[in-house]
Amino acid sequence: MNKIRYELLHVDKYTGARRGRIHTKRGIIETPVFMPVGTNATVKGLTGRMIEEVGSEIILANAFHLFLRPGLEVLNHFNGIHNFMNWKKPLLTDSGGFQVFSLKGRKITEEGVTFKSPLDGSTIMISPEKSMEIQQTIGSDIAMAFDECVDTKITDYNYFKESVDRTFRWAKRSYEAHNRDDQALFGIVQGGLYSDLRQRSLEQIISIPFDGYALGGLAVGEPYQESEKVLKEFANKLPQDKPRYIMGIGSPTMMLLSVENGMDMFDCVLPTRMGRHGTALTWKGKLNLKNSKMTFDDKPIEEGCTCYACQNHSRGYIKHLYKRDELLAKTLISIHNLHFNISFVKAMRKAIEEDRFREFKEEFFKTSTYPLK
Ligand code: PRF
Ligand code: ZN
Repeated sequence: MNKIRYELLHVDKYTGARRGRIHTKRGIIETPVFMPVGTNATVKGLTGRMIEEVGSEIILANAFHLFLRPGLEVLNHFNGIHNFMNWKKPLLTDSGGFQVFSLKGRKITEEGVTFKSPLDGSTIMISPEKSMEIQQTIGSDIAMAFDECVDTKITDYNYFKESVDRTFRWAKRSYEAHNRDDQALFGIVQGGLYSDLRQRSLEQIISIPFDGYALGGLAVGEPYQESEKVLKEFANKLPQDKPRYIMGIGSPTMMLLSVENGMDMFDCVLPTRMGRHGTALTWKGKLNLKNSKMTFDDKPIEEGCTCYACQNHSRGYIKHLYKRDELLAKTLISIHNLHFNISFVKAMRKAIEEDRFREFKEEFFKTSTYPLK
């Protein structure tokens, strides 16, 4: 029984924003927290030391990708992902649901999802039981239930309803199949943008005593106002005494919206993906480092930033590296962007502690070019 424990430290006086702490056997996670994505047991372009130095308290990996490669035999041989990649802090795995559903040709049945292996074309099935086996072999500190995140092209109410009920049955099977008592398991609420189906899914999922709860099926292309509606109505209906995770968000705008409504955890490829595409995230807004204006710019990406990239290199140098397609450009910008996202959640924590989350949010939009919606 060495799972996680959530400690609620403070709720902002004027919003639903929560300041908390997740205790795990691999260390404490202060919340709200941003989790860098390390799909293939690597945060792209960063060494473990770099991942730590940007301030990461927990990272995310994907059961689906790791199951395909390197596969369970290798993960077993190395005694789990922490040992394999030499990462000693907490790690969360996504169940594979979301990743499988974006494959073309995948088929959903009551048993699970079948798809053609992108490696050799053979037919593979991931079921709730299989997902638990994979995540338990990976040995993540937090595993996710196997859910269905409905394709954004589907708008049919009846399909969503069936999918919500199937996600409930899969959640129960995930819970039953899960037996690692040093690994926490979170449930995932679905229901798309239908208020009654969200409510239905929420009641179903919280009826199972998971160690934490996630909102899935958001940030899949819907307008801001739609995600806002779901968050406003449902975030605070998730249990008070467990961590609350919104999957796949990480822009400042969406983190502010999520935290304001009482969410604690997020993950997103945005900082690293943007880094690889030559765009930096700063407190003032996005900065395109490929721009010819950078050529003679001897300032760091962001003045006052304490990250390795800003402490050591100029925009002009990074622009040069990027234009020459040098690996280091992507590493440096990714370092800065992760440092930015993590500084951002740290600033939110402080604002919550001081009951000025709303002022923090207003000030941020006044002094930056990030979209309000
Ligand atoms: N389910 C799972 N993983 C996810 C999502 C989901 O709905 C999303 C949606 N934003 C991102 N990652 N299992
Ligand atoms: Zn920096």
